[in-house]
Amino acid sequence: MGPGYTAGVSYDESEMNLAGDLLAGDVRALARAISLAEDRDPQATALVAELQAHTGRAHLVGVTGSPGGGKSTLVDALVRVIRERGRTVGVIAVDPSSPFTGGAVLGDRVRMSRHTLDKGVFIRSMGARGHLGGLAAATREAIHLLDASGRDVIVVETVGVGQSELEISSLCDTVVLVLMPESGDAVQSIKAGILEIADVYVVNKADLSGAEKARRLIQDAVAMAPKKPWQPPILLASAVKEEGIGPVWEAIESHRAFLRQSGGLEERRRERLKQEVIALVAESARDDARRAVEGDTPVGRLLRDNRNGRLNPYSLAADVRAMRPARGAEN
Ligand SMILES: Nc1nc2c(ncn2[C@@H]2O[C@H](COP(=O)(O)OP(=O)(O)O)[C@@H](O)[C@H]2O)c(=O)[nH]1
Ligand SMILES: [Mg+2]
Repeated sequence: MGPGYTAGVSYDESEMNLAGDLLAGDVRALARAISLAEDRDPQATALVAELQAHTGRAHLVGVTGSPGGGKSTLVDALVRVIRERGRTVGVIAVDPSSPFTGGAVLGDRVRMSRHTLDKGVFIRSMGARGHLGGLAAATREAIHLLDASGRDVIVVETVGVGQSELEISSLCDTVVLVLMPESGDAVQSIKAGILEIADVYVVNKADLSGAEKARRLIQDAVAMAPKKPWQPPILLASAVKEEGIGPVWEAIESHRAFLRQSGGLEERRRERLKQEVIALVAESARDDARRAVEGDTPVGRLLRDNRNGRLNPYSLAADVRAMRPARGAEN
């Protein structure tokens, strides 16, 4: 990343070795860096920019689906399988509905606690601290940080409903959709168009009745869609009983192999890069705009002094755009 982006941001004395420690795989440095990202500290952004050359190795796996479908439980079971295959893993559980609570959504931490002694597993929950855009940016940075720290696999768990800024298909190489055995969940997903983004379907809670029926519903819906070079498998699993988890991981790996062979991996990454550039520009524009309307600027003063509320937002926006504040400048 060019110096233009990081201008005005320097590391604190205490952050001097963060990049080096993180690259060496130090877990505390990783945790610290992700906290900075969550705080939307400019140092995290500068760090991620600096570490870009060390990213791009990890397999990014998104796990999405309705709340309560068993995503966290499935991820927990997958982590065990991934470790059995000798690979390291980082997990980010994104829950926009939960306010930030100091590093973890409690349920996730408790459930995944059996991995706490394993240095090959890093688990972090992230909640919405400010606006969704901040969470989306923090999630992207956390993925890059885990990648740079040398994790082989990065799993991102998100709730799959209408959070365009957290669009999992634009964050990950492989998207796993977790469905419940009630046919209502499958029907909802078909209607919402969520089925199309999945590379692997998992009908979870197959220990309950209705799983086979849900599988057929999805199969029929997939059969109606235009044929694609990758036929997404539809698997039954029970995350709590840890049944059918091995095949889920194998399907995820097959998809990755398919992407590599077909050139799809490059294509997804190119698309991801595009989306990320748009997001970065949009985020800095939003920060600049906020500084302009809240700071000691002509527009800011006009907004504060205005008594009758009759100002034109369009002309004010044009004024803000014309200001072009210097990158990294304080207000
Ligand atoms: N019967 C059954 N329950 C499950 C299974 N997987 C998860 N659950 C339960 O479903 C609930 C929600 O699970 P959770 O992993 O938190 O779902 P998430 O909201 O999608 O992350 C919990 O009570 C789990 O114990 C499963 O395979 N079978
Ligand atoms: Mg969960």
